[in-house]
Amino acid sequence: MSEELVNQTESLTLDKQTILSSKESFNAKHPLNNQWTLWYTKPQVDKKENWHDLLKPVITFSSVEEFWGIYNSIPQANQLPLKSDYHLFKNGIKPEWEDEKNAKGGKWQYAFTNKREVGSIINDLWLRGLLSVIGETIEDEEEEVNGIVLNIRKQAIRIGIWTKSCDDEKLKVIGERLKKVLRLSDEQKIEFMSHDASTEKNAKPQIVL
Ligand code: MGP
Repeated sequence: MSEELVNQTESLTLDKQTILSSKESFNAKHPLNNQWTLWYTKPQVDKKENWHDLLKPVITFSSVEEFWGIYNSIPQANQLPLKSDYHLFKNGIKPEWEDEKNAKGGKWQYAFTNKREVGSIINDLWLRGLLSVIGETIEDEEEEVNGIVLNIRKQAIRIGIWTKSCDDEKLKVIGERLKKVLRLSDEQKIEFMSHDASTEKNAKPQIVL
């Protein structure tokens, strides 16, 4: 992603000019291209709780103002407990392999394994990820990205972008942009794996960037 695209993503803030200068539409909301739903997976405390019991939708929004209102009132990435997840998905798509919009796709993922190092930057990186998804700068006009996921684990904090398909060409563009959004160096590799493959043991990523 070019620096320009990064700036576009970062400028997805409230348009204060509307409030200050418009007599009529000072309360205008700035719509996003899509409606988005934030989901949360709470950590399992009892082995009887399965994946579906632990995953719940939190809130749906469709404007920049609503996004910031929600973002500012939920725990930051570095405040989440171990084994929890945030998922932000286009409204109507469940953050599960089984959802028909995810079933033929997969995810680009990076695992930040140095927890001490990532602790101080994860909030910023997760916010950049969220903005790139809702602002749709993570892709061109492909509608390939279904959502973004944050996993808090003992070994690593992971950020993943879930896609609709496993189309090599489209994926590479998204992968390259994700590396920029997460401020990764050339040596820090992200991996793409289809959901089909990820349910197999010792599966290898299909693409590494
Ligand atoms: P995970 O949280 O994606 O991986 O999946 P992690 O953190 O490496 O897990 P762990 O095995 O190291 O703890 C953890 C488990 O959650 C999976 O093995 C599945 O049982 C369940 N799970 C995760 N996802 C994304 C799904 C899903 O989309 N559908 C269903 N049915 N179960 C899922």
